[in-house]
Amino acid sequence: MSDPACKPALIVVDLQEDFCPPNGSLAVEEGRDVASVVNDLLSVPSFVIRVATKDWHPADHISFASNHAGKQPFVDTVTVVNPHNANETYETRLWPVHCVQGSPGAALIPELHIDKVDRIIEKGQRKEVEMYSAFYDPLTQPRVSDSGLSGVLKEHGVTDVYVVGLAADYCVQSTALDAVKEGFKTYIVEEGTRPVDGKAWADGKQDLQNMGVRLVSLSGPEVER
Ligand code: VGL
Ligand code: ZN
Repeated sequence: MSDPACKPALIVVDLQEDFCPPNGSLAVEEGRDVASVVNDLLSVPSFVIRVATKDWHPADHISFASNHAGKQPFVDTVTVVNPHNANETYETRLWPVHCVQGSPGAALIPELHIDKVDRIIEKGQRKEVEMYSAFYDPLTQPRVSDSGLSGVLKEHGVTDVYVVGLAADYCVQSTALDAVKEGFKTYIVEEGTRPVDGKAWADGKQDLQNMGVRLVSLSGPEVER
């Protein structure tokens, strides 16, 4: 970060009650524990912008298993269809009800130093589609939902994006992959995130790095796993 041309941004993904023990409906193991690392990063003066995202679903969101008769959270999937184009579809995992707009579970955890955050992005608001990424949903023909984050980062001249938060294997990963796609040099800080599924996260790290995401650790340089 000592290169004067480097303009890094920090994106803190979904550090919300529903993703944290003890009471979150979709609690990620040790999820709350990332707050101290995230807060340390929020204090790093080099960041030109610090963004926090909230998963922010309507009660009838497609990703809630309870909105599909006979479907089980964590186990079953459902087909998402582009509301503008029935030919574009994808399968998505179903979850317990979580981060319903305005509910206590959707609140950012109180440990997070929100006063250091410049902008909050609410994502997953369209009931018809899943949106793990802070940038946009996976549908492209045409795009259904775009948060405008890429434009915000580009307005600030951002070159590098550091991603932390929850969950590593879903929203953090999707955000990082879209940051690569948008042309940013992209990092995930490992101590600042935790996965839903530890084995899948460990197994997927090499693929993620092959796709251009740099997995970094606070204790050293890039880690090769
Ligand atoms: C997330 C599952 C469902 C996340 C959001 O923030 O990683 N995971 N919705
Ligand atoms: Zn969600």
